[in-house]
Amino acid sequence: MKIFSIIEEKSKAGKKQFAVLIDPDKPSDDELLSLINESENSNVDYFFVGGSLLTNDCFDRCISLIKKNSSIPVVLFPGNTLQMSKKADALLFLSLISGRNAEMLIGRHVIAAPYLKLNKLEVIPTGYMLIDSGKTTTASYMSNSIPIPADKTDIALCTAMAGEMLGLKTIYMDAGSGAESTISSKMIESVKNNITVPLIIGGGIRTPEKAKEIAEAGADIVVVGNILEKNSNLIKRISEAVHS
Ligand code: 1GP
Repeated sequence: MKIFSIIEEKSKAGKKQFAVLIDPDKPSDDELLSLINESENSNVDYFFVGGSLLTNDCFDRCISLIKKNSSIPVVLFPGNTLQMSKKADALLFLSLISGRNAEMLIGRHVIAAPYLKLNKLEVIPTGYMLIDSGKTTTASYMSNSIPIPADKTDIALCTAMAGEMLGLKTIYMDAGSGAESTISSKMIESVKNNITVPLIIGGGIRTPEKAKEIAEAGADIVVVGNILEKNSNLIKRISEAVHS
């Protein structure tokens, strides 16, 4: 079954999903294996793999290690066109609709398209929206784009609506990895009430309580990365909070 069909089916049924974000740069092989084992035992729905900037050559090895040790689907969350692999199950084809940088809206996609077609990777067209979190994140700096102000719910809402009208299949609102504050429940609720495609939320989620709050506000998929790198024991608690 295609990954997007699973996401869509679960979202329509109101089943909350939990994605563990792995930045291939960060964990050692041992840390990665413990993250994988913990995820396998914690009902994790997806691994998202990618980062805004990779400084090591670990991308391929990271995906191979996950595929060898886990049956959880691997969904690429690419920061750039170097982060593509046919070993993955699907790829979030991110168009940065919160920004006005043409390269991130369509330019990189033109470069990636032939590779994706040749390798028959499942592509999930995703409206990617950066939301301001109080400090410049790697994602907003590297994408050369201004995030949507945290209190401008109307801008977020209209951007997400336009993304859906353009045919994008999911909306991913992200405060950025390691964000000081998460996206507000008010903004999540407002967007969720006005779109029909699955809503993915991430950035700065560090506790089971916060993950639950984000899911209750309307996230169909809650994404957590940073905090799990050194605290893989949190995976089970956050997973239970999201799925409850
Ligand atoms: C960032 O949404 C993800 O792109 C996850 O953020 O690493 O802060 O959990 P964290």
